[in-house]
Amino acid sequence: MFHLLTITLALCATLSAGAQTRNTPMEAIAYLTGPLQSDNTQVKGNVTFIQNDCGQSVHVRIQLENVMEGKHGFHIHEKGDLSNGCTSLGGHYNPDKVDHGAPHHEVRHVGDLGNIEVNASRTIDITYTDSVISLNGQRTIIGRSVVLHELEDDLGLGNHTDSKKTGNAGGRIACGVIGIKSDVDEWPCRDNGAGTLGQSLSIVAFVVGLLIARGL
Ligand SMILES: [Cu+2]
Ligand SMILES: [Zn+2]
Repeated sequence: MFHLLTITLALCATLSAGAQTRNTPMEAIAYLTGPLQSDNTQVKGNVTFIQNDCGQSVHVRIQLENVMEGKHGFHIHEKGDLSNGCTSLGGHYNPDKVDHGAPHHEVRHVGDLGNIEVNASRTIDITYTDSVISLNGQRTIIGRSVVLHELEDDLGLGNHTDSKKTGNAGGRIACGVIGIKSDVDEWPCRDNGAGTLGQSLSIVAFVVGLLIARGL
């Protein structure tokens, strides 16, 4: 019985320690700029990503200025290579090799974040949440990029041949590489679920302990 108590206490300690390491949200940022537009202005601003815990949704805050009024495709692209401006950032981030879609579609690229709609003020400051992108694990978007397009993303529903690939959203009017913003030395669960593995092992240890205690 004493063994059982010891093991239970150890289990509680392990679980609470696991929870404590995740108090600091993971935060990333992309500073966006683009080529000069027809009116001599440049789109610029920040896109900030906040994820409060491993495996949770990501809050995306988009703050931009000088964007032409209307809807614009908005995606995570696969590369972080700005050596040739926005054009060297590759295609939509699509590790599953599936068709392009809308953020709420079951079939979509990981990078498909739909459209943003900008009014006559030509500035935007919106926040929304996406449950497919992640700041940690093997599919982290850190080191990849954000691209804002000239045209509306048809969300894979158009007749154009590019509809199922890119949403036919036209040229790239602004882009930036996603980097770390959090002031933390180590991000939890960067190795995808190490915390969960630790918890699973604790539970296994607990069950084994229980069986041994019963046998004694
Ligand atoms: Cu794009
Ligand atoms: Zn896409």
